[in-house]
Parts: sequence; structure tokens; C-alpha cells
Amino acid sequence: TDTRPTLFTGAAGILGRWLRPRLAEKYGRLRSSDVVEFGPALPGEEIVITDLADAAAVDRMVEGVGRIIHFGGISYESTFDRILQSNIAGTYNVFEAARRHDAGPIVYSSSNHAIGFYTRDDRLDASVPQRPDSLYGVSKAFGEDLASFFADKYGMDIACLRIGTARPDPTDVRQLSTWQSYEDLLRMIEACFDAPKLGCTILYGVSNNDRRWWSNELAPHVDYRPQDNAETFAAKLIPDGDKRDLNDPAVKYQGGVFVADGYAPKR
Ligand code: 15L
Repeated sequence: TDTRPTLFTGAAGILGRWLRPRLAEKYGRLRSSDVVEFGPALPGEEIVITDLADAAAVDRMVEGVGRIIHFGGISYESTFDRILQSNIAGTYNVFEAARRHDAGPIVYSSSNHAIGFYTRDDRLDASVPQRPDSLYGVSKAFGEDLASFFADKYGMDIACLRIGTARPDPTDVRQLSTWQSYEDLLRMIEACFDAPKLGCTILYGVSNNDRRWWSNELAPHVDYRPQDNAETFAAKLIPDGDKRDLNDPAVKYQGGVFVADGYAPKR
């Protein structure tokens, strides 16, 4: 097993704040990073404030680490310039520094918005072509392509998690399909690092929801066993059933509001 520290980018983010103490406990030495200040450091933790767009700073941050959990970046739609810096250049800088320093395996937070233009009637596995629903989704599709390239060209191991909606509880009808509990997300990260070989593996970050749209059957080498199911919240969330307008783009497409935001196809 790898005794080098584990690097965690995006440690001050919404998912990062929950994952950080658990990753520190699981993997011991943790090098946590974000672009904003946070702290204090946990036992065994080293905090490095880094802008992922700064290639030299990312190179220093990655030097000496083993496993990488790359969750840093913008997690919502933004301007192309901001997405370009933090998600596109940022992910390139992390993967390229990992190649140079022989770090890895890498678990990368992709997103369901890389495939958000599939409809709620579509059922997806890891082989479907990407269908990004936003510039944010395009940046996640780029990160997946970059993972494929670094795996094929340099033999690196990178798991891309197309996370659905990771939050404490599901809060709307869509999330009955897309929800991933925090505990299941952590199980997925651990299962990736326990896999014998990742290459470039695409996984859907989703709990064992009755209404899930996505299958991980093409990644049997990752022993992910989700324990939670959004359906346990269904009766409380929609006591009178699903009353939504099924033609509303935010309802019709898997990406939800990321699709509907600015949606204006010319006919
Ligand atoms: C994401 O990628 C976002 O980061 C998150 O805030 C949620 O909106 C999630 O997708 C989702 O699709 O529910």
C-alpha cells in the first residue's frame, strides 16, 4: 500500500467539507487544498492554498503525493473564462503534475452534467457518448477525455465520477433519480482506490435509487455497493405523486435546471 500522503483538492467545497475528516481518518496523511483559506488542519493534515490554474503551484502541491482526490473547480454554470481557468486548465494541471511526479491513482469529480441532455426516459451506462448540458458540463466532459488520454498514453489510473446530486437528503423529484448520499459517495471513492486497476473508468455517482437512470455494470472491477435509496424519501417529497410538467426542459432532461438555464433551441 501507498504510504505517500493523499492529495484532496476542493477540500473547502460543499462535498469537501464533509469528506475531508473522513478521508483524513481513512488514509492518514492528507494534503488538503483549495483556492480559499480554510482550516484549522486536522491531525496528520497539511493545508495548501492553491489556485488550480497556476501550473507551477499545482506542480509543487502534487509533488510527493500518492492517491489524488480531485474535487477542486467550479461546481455550477459560469462564464467560459472562469470555467476555462479553474476546470479545464485546473484539471489539466493536476493530471499533468500527477504524470510528472508518478502520483495516483486519481479519483476525479466529473458530473452528470457531462451527459445532461439525455432525457429522463433514457437509461445510461458508461459507454454512452457525452451530451453536456452547460459549459460546466463541457468542462467535465473535457476532464473525462483528459483522463482517457492520460490512461491510454501514460498508463495512468483515473476514475471519473459522474456524480448525480450528492447531498444529505434528496429534496425534489429529480433527485429521487440522481441522489447520492454522502456515505455512498465516500464508499465509491474507497472502492476506486481498492480496485486492482482503474485505467480510465467512468462511474455514475448515484445511490441505489429505485428511480435511477444510470448503471455501473460496465465497471465491475470497482466494488461499489451503495447502501442508500432515495425512494425512502419519496412519500414525504411527493405525497400527491409527480405533478410536474413533463415537457418542461428542466423535467424532460436529466440535467434538470442546468439544461433549462438559457435553453433556446432555434427550430
Ligand atoms: C452538479 O454537478 C452540481 O455541482 C451540483 O450543485 C448539483 O446541481 C448537481 O450537479 C445536480 O445535478 O443535482
